[in-house]
Amino acid sequence: MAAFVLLGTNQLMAQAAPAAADTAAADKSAMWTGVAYYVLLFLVASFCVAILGKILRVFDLTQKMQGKKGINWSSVMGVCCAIFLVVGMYGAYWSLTVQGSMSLPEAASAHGGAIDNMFTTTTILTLIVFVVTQILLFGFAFVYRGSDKRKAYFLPHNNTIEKIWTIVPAVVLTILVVFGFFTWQKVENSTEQKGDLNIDVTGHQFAWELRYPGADGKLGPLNFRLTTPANKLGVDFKDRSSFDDLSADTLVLPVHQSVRLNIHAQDVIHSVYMPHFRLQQNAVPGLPTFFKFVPTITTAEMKRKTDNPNFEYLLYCNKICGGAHYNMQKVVRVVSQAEYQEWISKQKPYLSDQLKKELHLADARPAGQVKAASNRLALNN
Ligand SMILES: [Cu+2]
Repeated sequence: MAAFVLLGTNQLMAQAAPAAADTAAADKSAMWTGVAYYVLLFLVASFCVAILGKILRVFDLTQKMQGKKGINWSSVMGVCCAIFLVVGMYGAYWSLTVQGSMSLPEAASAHGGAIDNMFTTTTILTLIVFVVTQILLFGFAFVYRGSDKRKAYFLPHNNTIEKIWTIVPAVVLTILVVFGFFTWQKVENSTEQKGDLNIDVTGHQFAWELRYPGADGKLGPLNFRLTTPANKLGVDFKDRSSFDDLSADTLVLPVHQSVRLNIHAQDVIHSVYMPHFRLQQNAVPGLPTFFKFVPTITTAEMKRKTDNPNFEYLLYCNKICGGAHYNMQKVVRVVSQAEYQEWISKQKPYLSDQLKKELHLADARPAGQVKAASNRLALNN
């Protein structure tokens, strides 16, 4: 099983490598060396355990032949359980403190607090259950380990105990689920409202494309059949709201502004993941999805808060979508309204010169303006 998993992972890595023949061959031999190494390591470990078992067995038998008691396996198992409890609890504590402190900084979106509350509540509740049940489980195995001095009490069935351990978890889980359901409903409500800033986020292997609305505040519609090298997203220019759309390289968001992401995918399923904003939404080919949120902390503020001058928010892909999935990310920058206005005024139109040629557009002004201009000409004549 281990060899199988390793083989799979290695092959996945090999896919991402450049296609040059010699590199591929070298990768392949490296992959097999890797697999052989782990298979061998596994066999050696199994062999050592088997030898140790045999030695103990021989020792046990010689003790018995000499009329001695032999190894008390019940005590060995009991002590192993006690050691496991102490080491395991320390491991859990270490993980919680050391790795727990590597978790994300303060939520940078209006809804983020609600998600964090839910996460903290669930963690505290499960932590209590975890500590109590582990102590009971391994503690009992140690304290009441097999002994000649006492006899185990036979308890075939007890309705009261059954009721307690069915009803208590059911009630706690129901509370958690209902609490989660309402939070989810609030967070996932992405109905469009006046004043929302709609931004197109399109995933493809292996990058995100961004499109901002122009002065009209509206994004032109998409149609995948219209996709060409110059019209990467398949924007439909029959609709006049498409003409002033802008393409951008960085996801710049004005702080305290309601942002509505229009999420698309062009090949396989990707997933828009912005952990600092506690936001994740799948990007599904043929099915536009949306996520509405309000960023509350600017990048500059977060740099101060995290004491990290290089801090940047990031947009990741959270669906394993192929060989270069790991590198599918974009910088997200939260700025003041004034900074946003300045930035957006510098963005290039989606309708590039190349695309204008392709669409045989002599004049790329919105249809209305072109018409007005020709009308004026007609009047002058
Ligand atoms: Cu992806």
